[in-house]
Amino acid sequence: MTTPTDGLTPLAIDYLNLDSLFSVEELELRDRVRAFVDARIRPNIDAWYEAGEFPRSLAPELGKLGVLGMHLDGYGCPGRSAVEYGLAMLELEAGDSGLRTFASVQGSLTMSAIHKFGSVAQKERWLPRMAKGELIGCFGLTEPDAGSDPARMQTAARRDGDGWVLDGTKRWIGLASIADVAVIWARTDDGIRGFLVPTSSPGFSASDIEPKLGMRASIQCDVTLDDVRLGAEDMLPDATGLGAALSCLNEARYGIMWGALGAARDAYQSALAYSLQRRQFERPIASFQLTQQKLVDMVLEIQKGLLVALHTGRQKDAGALRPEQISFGKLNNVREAIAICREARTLLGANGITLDHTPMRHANNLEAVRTYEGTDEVHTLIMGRAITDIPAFA
Ligand code: TGC
Repeated sequence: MTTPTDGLTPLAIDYLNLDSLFSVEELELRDRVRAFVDARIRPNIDAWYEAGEFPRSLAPELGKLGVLGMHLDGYGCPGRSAVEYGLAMLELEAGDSGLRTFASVQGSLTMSAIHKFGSVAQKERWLPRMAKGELIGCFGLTEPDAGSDPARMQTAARRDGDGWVLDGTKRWIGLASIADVAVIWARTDDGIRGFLVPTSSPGFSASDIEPKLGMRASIQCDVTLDDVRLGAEDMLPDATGLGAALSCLNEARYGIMWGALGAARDAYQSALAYSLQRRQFERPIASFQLTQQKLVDMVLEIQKGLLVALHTGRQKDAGALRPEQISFGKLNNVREAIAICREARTLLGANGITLDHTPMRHANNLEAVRTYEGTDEVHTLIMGRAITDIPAFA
């Protein structure tokens, strides 16, 4: 598969010259991740997607690229800015949402939880090897009957001498069947707490959820915890209450607002390149007004979405970002990205139904992306509460 920018004009690639808003270091990082995606993901993604496979061997390659836990400091983590982290997520998701999901689950959810709430010993044990992709982590919050409302989780941890015993089930847990460690959120007599569960622990099991119609080059699992025994040292000492878990979601939601634009950009560029060479009625279909309107609408939303993501990232780097503001970008950018990918597919006609073209794969992936880390409805109501001061969740 060729890079979709081949032969496109500068305005077709970056209409408002938004590149001028990034530093040289940011653009270098972006180009390095883009080159990795071109070399390693584009030639293989169709086969992985069709096989429903995420190759574990990609993990150390992503570690070497420096995109695992990339916005965390110390403990072998790259310590890059929020904007650099966002740009990397955008480029990974231009390859496939499954690839970005791997980086999000590993870095934004699991490593973030350990980094924010773990003891020094826990950080030293897990983070350096997770940053290298040698060890894989997963984040167990969602349950079969507790999705948008995680406060209703049933998984419980009870005291057993100095240690703990965990029982419960989790669902839609990314990477669990290939993970070495799981961050498990459970209710205790002291409220919701987080635990680090080595997946080799007796009583821990994970099975892949399949078949899936989207996010196929990615792993999501059912997890069962059946009398899993942990030591006192396996609790995350500083994670008290559901807010701790939700604060990790902020990191992933932030990355998604950038990532979705990568899928949208790739779909748009594929459709543009196709419509310039595809001839009907003795003309390239790009010469038809209806085609140009579709392409222009895509450019408008991609560029606006990028401005939202960049402003949000600069706020995050300044330490001035509120969780409700992340909802703006997650809701808007994923919603627009799906619309762009679906519209791009229409320009590809019947050929767009095949895996030879990217837009429909991206659109199918984004169905999962719009659902996890807070559905459209949840983010709408978070914003609704922020502007009315009235919660409307129930
Ligand atoms: P409430 O129960 O009232 O609040 C609990 C505490 O949490 C605080 N809080 C936050 N803190 C930091 N960041 C946020 N975004 C926060 N949102 C809430 C809140 O202040 C409170 O703190 P405290 O000290 O007062 O106890 O909950 P709420 O009314 O604030 O929120 C309700 C709602 C619906 C917004 C929240 O429950 C929510 O965001 N629900 C959606 C959950 C969600 O996104 N689930 C998807 C999880 S994705 C996943 O598990 C893995 S997907 C990736 C993969 O593994 O593949």
